[in-house]
Amino acid sequence: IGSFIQERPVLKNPFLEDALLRGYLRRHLPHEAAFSDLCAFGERVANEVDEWGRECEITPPRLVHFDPWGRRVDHIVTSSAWKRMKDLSAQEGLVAIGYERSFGEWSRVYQMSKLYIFSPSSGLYTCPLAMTDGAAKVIQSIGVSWPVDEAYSRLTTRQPERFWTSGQWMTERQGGSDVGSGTETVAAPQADGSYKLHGFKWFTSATDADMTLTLAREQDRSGATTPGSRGLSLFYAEVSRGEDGRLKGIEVQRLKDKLGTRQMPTAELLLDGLQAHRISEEGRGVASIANMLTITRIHNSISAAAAMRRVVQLAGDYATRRTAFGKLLKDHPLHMQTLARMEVETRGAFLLVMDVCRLLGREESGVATELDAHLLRLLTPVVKLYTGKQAVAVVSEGLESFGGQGYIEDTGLPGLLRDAQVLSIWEGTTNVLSLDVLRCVARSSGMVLHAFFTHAKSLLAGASSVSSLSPAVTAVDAALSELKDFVQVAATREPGYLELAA
Ligand code: MFK
Ligand code: FAD
Repeated sequence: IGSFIQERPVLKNPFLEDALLRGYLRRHLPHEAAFSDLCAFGERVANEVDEWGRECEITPPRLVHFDPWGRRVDHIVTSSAWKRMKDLSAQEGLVAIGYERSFGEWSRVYQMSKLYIFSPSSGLYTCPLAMTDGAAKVIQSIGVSWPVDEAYSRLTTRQPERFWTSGQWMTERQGGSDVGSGTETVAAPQADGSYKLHGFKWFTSATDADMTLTLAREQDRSGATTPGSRGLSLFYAEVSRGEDGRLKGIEVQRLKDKLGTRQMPTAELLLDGLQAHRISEEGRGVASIANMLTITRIHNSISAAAAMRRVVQLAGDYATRRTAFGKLLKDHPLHMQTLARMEVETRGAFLLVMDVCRLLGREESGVATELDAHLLRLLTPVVKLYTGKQAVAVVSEGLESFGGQGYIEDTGLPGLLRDAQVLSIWEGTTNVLSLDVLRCVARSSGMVLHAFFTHAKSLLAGASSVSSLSPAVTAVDAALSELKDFVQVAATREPGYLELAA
């Protein structure tokens, strides 16, 4: 068979390898402490954590319904690497950083930079972290008091033995996008002020979580509920086991057999009297969980940009090791053009998502202007829907740049593509997020669009010497002058006018 063995692509420190990330941080967050932490973490990711991520992929979770003596246990068995990811996440402050706010308005940028270098090696542990961050955000926004104060401190701790992750149980069989109509789960009030939940959650990810936020319809004394979105409230529940070893109030129906995200358990859950506490006002469930959606959609966008960056880094490295037609791939202009196109997509995605993280940090630090707030609302669905699609295209192209090896399972490359495919589906599909854009345009009487074009104008002004941008400047000026009339008209109309106009 000959003696030739192809050198493999090597994962190097993803922080040191990423000139754009370092340049962005040097400009906005020039703190030695942040740089040295990111550098050390990047080293750990390349030399230690990436192996764990691989172990999560090849040792997927499994469900043990019964113990050897026939007792129902519903035990989700996960790999030791998956458990190590939980401890690492606490130690590295992957959620905590966003709440400690050591770097003020730049804390979210710092946190997301860490997640960005972690994500493709994390064995999808970024999924529970996204939901954990989202749950902490919801609790913070409604007030950190009983019954969720202990949970908040556990979600945001750096101590591995105290750290909790959260689920986000929204989707039911009838409605994942349309949870308002599709949610059948009911909440029966108890004498002590708590509730018992009865229903069936069709998709619940990282189901080994310690707690969850979920939606249900509160029953009145006669057992009746209010239909639609206005009947939904937000509930907090802990996932625990009784002395008999059984999950309290939950049965795990089965684990999903998925295209990707196989490292992580995604289960169907029967809620059979799960004890819960209502944490939103009655009927304000969707509006209250919207804070969680904002956070998880930003995490999703970070994962998308990170997947692109990882495949571009590996493809670039491989191009220095693989020879075809007498020269290295890096010396073939056509191959390099392909990599350059992937690089441009990746840079665009990175800058857009980091800008949204910047806005989130400003809002949370109380320094956001009205324009910032409008931009954050508008750009969150936009960046999620756009990067979700981009990731599939770029990662697919990236696989091709390894030739046949890109299709070979134990290179670890196919998993990147499988995991990218979900990014446009969960946390709101592309069309549902497009409608969310229209929703926020309508609710703000067009002000979010005005903010967007004002922001675009200021960005373009900073690059006024670039002559190829002058058509964009003209277009933005035209949009702003049209919007002026539009916003004035919309402000005088009934709510819903813009939805009809759109
Ligand atoms: C690796 C990293 C990845 C992350 C991990 C992912 C793990 C997987 C987890 C999941 O997939 S969890 C399930 C995620 N599910 C979704 O994202 C649901 C998608 N569907 C939507 O987003 C629908 O648009 C929505 C359910 C919100 C529609 O519900 P409604 O009730 O028909 O909406 P409506 O009546 O327009 O709005 C109700 C309220 O919510 C309004 O507030 P007000 O009553 O105060 O006016 C809206 O303004 C507010 N709202 C809705 N969307 C919002 C929002 N507020 C802020 N931001 C939003 N995006
Ligand atoms: P549907 O809502 O039935 O959508 C089907 C199609 O119709 C989509 O293309 C959608 O874009 C389109 N569509 C729907 N409404 C409109 C409209 N008004 N206009 C135009 N097009 C429309 N959910 C959770 O709650 N928690 C979890 O932890 C979780 N984990 C998941 C893990 C995985 C691996 C996957 C794949 C899903 C997970 N989900 C989870 C579910 C996920 O959030 C939903 O699948 C998603 O929101 C879509 O809902 P649906 O499946 O009901 O699709």
